[in-house]
Amino acid sequence: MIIHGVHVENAEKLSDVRVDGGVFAEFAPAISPRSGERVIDARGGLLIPPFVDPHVHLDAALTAGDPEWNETGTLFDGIRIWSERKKTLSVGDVKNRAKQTIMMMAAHGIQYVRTHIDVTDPDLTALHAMLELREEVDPYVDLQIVAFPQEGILSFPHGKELMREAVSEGADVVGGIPHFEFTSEYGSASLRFLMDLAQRNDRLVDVHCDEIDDPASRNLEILATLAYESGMADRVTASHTTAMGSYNDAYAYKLFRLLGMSKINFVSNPLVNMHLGGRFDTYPKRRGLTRVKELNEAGITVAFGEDDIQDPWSPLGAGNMLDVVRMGLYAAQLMGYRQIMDSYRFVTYNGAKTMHIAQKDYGIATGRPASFVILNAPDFYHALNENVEVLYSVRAGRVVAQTTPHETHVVLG
Ligand code: 17E
Ligand code: FE2
Repeated sequence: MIIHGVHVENAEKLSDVRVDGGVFAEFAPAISPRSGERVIDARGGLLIPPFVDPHVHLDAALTAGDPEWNETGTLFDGIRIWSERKKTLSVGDVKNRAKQTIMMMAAHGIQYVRTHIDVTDPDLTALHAMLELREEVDPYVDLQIVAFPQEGILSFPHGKELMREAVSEGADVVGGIPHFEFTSEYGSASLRFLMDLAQRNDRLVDVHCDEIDDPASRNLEILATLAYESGMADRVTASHTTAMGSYNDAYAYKLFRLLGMSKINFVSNPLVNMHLGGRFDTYPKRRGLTRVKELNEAGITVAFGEDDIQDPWSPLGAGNMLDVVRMGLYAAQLMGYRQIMDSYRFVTYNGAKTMHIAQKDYGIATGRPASFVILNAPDFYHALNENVEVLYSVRAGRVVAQTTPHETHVVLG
C-alpha cells in the first residue's frame, strides 16, 4: 500500500509512504506503485501517529441525564449521581454504551484507550463487561483497564478486597482516589496499598490524584516518592492533579524537583476539569487545572485525556481528541506557534508513553507498525483551526476508519 502525498508530522514537503507487511517500509518524495499495489490519495493531508486517549471513564459514558443531570456541576455531585446509576448496571448495558463510545472514538482516529472502571461495586459488573469488551475491540483499539475505586479504597466497604479481585480478574492498571478518602491518613495508606498491589502483580499505576481545588491536598508528593523509591518510576501516572493549580509557588518549586526525579507521567483532562473546577469559588474563580505548561517545559510527560463522554461529570463529549487539545491550549495558555504545532504530542506520543506502549510499536518510522492517522489539513495548526476530519485511521497497515470530507458552499457569497 502507498500513501500518496502527505505531510509527515508537520513537515513542509510532501512525501509518499509505502506500507508493506503491516509496517512502514519507505518514506520518499515519490514512490511508484508496484502492479496491483493499493494507492491511498491523502489529499496533501497531515500524517501523525494514531490518537491516544489515556484517560476516559467508559463505564459511565452516554448516561448523561440518567437518573438526573448534574445541575451543580461539581465533581462530588457527579460521583453521587453515578453512584445511583451504578445500582442499575448490567453487563449488557455497560458493554453497549462503552462499545458505542469506542466506535465514536475510533471514527476520530483514536487507537489507544486507557479507561478507568469503577470497582467500588460488590458485583464488579462494569469490570466484567469491560474485560469482555477489551477482547472484542482488540482489532481496532488497544484498551487498558484501570481498577478505579471511585468511592475510595479504605473508605468503601471491602475496598481492598475489591481492588485485589479486580487485579486478579485482569485489570491492567491499578487506580486510586486518595483526595476522596475520608482522611488524609486513609489517602496516604491507600497509595501505599495500591503501589504494593501493582508491584506484586506487575501492573501499571494511574491514580486520580488531588482532583480538588484544595491547596492542602498533597497526595501527589506521596505518590511521586513511592514511585521514586520503589523504582516504579514511569510505570506510574498521576491523573488530574488539579490541586497543583492552587499550590503556592514556593511549594510547587520544591515539588517539581521530586516530580522530575520520580519520572512519573501526568494526565490532564482540560475539557472536564475546566468544567468541574472552581465550582466552590465565587470570584476570582480558579481554572482548576494542573500546571500543564510548567510540567511540559520541565521535560515531564503530560498527556491530555477526555475523561468523560456524556455522563454525570460532563454532558458533552464526542470522542474527538482535537476538542481536547483545543481546550488544553486555551486553558494552559499555550499560544506560541510552535506550542500549537507541537500540541498533537499531548494526544499522541505523550499518551503512548503514559500507557507504556513500547517505542518500537508506536510512532512514524521505518520498521514500526504502520499505525497512523491522516488529517485533512497540511499541518496541525490548520487541523485545529479548521476542525478537520480524520480522512484515514490505519492500524498496522489496515484501514480502521475512513471519512469523506464534508463540503459547504456559501451560496450567497
Ligand atoms: N470520577 C472522578 O473521581 N473524577 C472524574 N473526573 C470523573 C469521575 C470523570
Ligand atoms: Fe477521571
